[in-house]
Amino acid sequence: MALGLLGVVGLVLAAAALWTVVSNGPGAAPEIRVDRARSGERVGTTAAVYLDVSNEGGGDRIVRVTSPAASRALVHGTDDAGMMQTSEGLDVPGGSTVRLVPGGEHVMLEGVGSRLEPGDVFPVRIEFERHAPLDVEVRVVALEDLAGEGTP
Ligand SMILES: [Cu+2]
Repeated sequence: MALGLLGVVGLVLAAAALWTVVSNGPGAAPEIRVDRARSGERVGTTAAVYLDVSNEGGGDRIVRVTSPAASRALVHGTDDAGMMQTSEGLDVPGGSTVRLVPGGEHVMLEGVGSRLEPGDVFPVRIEFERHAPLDVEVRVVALEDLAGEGTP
């Protein structure tokens, strides 16, 4: 059976369309990247971490964050009244970038032992429901420089 050029082009397009569905669908493996990991200076014994989490694969979820710089790390949201709320985790849908920014979701570090001066770098491990854990370098930024970011 000869397909002819149009038939071959059609098959290639169909395969590409199927691949797009499969690579972003719920069954596809998550492909996660973390960028722009940054933290404010320590306030009391806490510090907030902000980052961009991009997922070009199937849907996933952040289930746990740990850091040797802190005794505990929690995912926090911010409600309409500006109060922080602890979340069970954070969804990272397929084909999306989730941005943790001042005034929105963030990772709250508690029991931070060292001062965290602007320019300091410390590691954070992010654990996902499906994706392998990612170790991320977090850069400390002066609080006044973070304040200008606001919610996009
Ligand atoms: Cu918080």
